[in-house]
Amino acid sequence: MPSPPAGLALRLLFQLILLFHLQADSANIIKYCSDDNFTSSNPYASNLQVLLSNLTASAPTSSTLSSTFSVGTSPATQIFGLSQCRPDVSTAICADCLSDAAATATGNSSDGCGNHKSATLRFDYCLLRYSDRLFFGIPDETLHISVWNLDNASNPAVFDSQLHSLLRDLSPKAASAASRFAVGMRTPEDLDNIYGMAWCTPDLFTSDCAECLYDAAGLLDSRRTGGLVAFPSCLVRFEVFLFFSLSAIPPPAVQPAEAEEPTAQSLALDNGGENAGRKGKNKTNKILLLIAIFGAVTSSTLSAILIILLIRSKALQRIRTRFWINKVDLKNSADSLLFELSVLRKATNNFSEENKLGEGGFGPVYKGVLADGQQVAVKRLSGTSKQGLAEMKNEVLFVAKLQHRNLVRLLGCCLEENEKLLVYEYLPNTSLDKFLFDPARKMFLDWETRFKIIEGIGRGLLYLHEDSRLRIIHRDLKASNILLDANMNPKISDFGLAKLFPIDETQRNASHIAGTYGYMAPEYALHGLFSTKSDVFSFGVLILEIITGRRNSGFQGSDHAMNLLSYVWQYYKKQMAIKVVDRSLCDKFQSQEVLKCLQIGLLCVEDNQRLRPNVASLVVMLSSQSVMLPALAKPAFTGDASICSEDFSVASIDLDLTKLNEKMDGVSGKKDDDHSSFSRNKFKQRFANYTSASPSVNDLTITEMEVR
Ligand code: ACK
Repeated sequence: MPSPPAGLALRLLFQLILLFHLQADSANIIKYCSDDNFTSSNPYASNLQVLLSNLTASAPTSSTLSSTFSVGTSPATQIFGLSQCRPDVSTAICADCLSDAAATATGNSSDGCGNHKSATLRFDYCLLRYSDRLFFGIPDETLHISVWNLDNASNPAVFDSQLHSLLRDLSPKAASAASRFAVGMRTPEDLDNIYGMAWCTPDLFTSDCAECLYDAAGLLDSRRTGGLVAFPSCLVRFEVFLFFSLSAIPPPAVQPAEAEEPTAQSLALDNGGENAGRKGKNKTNKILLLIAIFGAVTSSTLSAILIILLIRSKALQRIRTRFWINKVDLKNSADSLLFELSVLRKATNNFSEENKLGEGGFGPVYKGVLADGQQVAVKRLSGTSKQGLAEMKNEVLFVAKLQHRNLVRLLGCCLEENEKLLVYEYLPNTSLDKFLFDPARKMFLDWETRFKIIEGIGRGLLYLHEDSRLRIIHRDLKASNILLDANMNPKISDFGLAKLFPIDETQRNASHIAGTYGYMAPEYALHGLFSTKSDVFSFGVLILEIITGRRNSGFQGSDHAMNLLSYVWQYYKKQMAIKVVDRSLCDKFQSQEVLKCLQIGLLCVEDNQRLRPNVASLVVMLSSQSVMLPALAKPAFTGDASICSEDFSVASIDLDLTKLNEKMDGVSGKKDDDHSSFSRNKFKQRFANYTSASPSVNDLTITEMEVR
């Protein structure tokens, strides 16, 4: 080991050599142009110029060397773009690379895309993408390029295992880094050092980035001494020489001296400068070989170079499982469902504020990463439960066995030192309301995604109501209880909490008023009666929210509509229902499908619960093209709805609060006692929430279950 000053000098020298490589080596490694063109007189052409100048100017000065922009407002002229530089290059190299990419993209050479509406150009040090379609956040593995060194590794078995151990370390690091980039090295005994890089585009969610990197790593030829696999969305590369700048590695914190297998990054910090100096100089021929291959590849006249269509085949899955840690299947043994408190403390950084995802009805939720890299969400339940460990274990086992792709999976629990913790799979895109009601993020919800979400919720609900071992009534279905996975698949959350935690007296009272204003069926809001049909009502409100992009609670609409249901109903009656569709969809949807969903949503919120379809019929209606939908009668809370009640002598509910109050004065105190869950004040309070613009409260989520 050289003394520190010598090591530093060697490292600086190597960075200089590397800088030279970085400037010299800026081959175009991937190019894709769409089929459709724009004409030079089209506003699209001028929008593209504005977009490119923004993209090339802003990425070099941003902290992650990346930027995203969109220009234009109408669907015909709108254009979306992304630029990104490799985080180990300088600002100047970044700026050069992006202006080359922009000039090449719009140029008419065989390397460029001319007047094509969409282009993806990946250079060695930067990436430029633009399209008339919104692609942010959508992982693109539709094409890839593989390049490899012709030399075979001298000890393929050891090399292969070291390489994949390195990439296994790098992928989660890159996926969770703001720059979506990680580099590192391995120093196998008697073999060349192995240097690796994992890099995703910045728009990808963590899990999409990790998945893209897994797929790319699975396609590498690990018998060779160097190679690269690039998709539009990510890239992995390895070499037996240092091909990235050491500046990409942050300074070491504490050396993990006793660690069994140091992480990729710590190894790079230990040995990077010295070994790089030893191995690097005689490897220039290899990089030239790669450049030569890139050159051969880029001269192709095909619109996409060396395209290998990536089919997500079983073979790929096999490769993935070979290279990556198998997830532990926790459901099979009761013991494995119990997590140690120390493990969860470590995973959540001792339940730190930074790890806090938010506050749910039962207490705070924290993000955690287990020792094997698995991401989890840990719900920390407030209050004390008298429930014993054995009972709790049984309950968790019971609920953990309820598995469906549209339900959030419970992985286990922990009951130690007065802590009550539930551990769930982590859903990277968090909840639907974070997208649906946010003007910027709702752009991620095109109609196909919204429809997929509606269908998925329907299937999850069907499982709860009819297909699982328990009949489960959720009672608090709402946008914030729908979590989204990396592919925007919906998962219903909080469906088993009541079963897991039989509540004490105070909470039992709370359970009777559980639910969220705006999603509650009238018979539940008025009489505390819940059934599968009250869940159907909440599903209907959700469907209408998904289509319109508006909240029911806190609704602020035009035309004197008092809530979302009356707003949609007014337009529906005038046969103008299409007007309520979320304007951010920019008319990019199939009207028939949207109208069908609107009608289904309105059916679900029928005032009379007998007229609401059950979930099984709803799932059929949603998936079928030709099914005849029943005619609509009277949605609840639309002003012209009448609520028939034997218990309350209220013939019709007018949503004017003064009248409501008057009517409530006619309700006898005895009725309140009979319906212990609903006091008169609560009744008034609830209707106040339907009519006033108060925001939704993230109330307790209580689920009722009965064994079939
Ligand atoms: O809407 P959010 O971002 O998503 O904020 C809430 C918060 O915790 C309190 O419920 C988030 N959350 C709950 N469960 C999970 C999970 N399994 N994965 C990711 N985020 C979750 C929820």
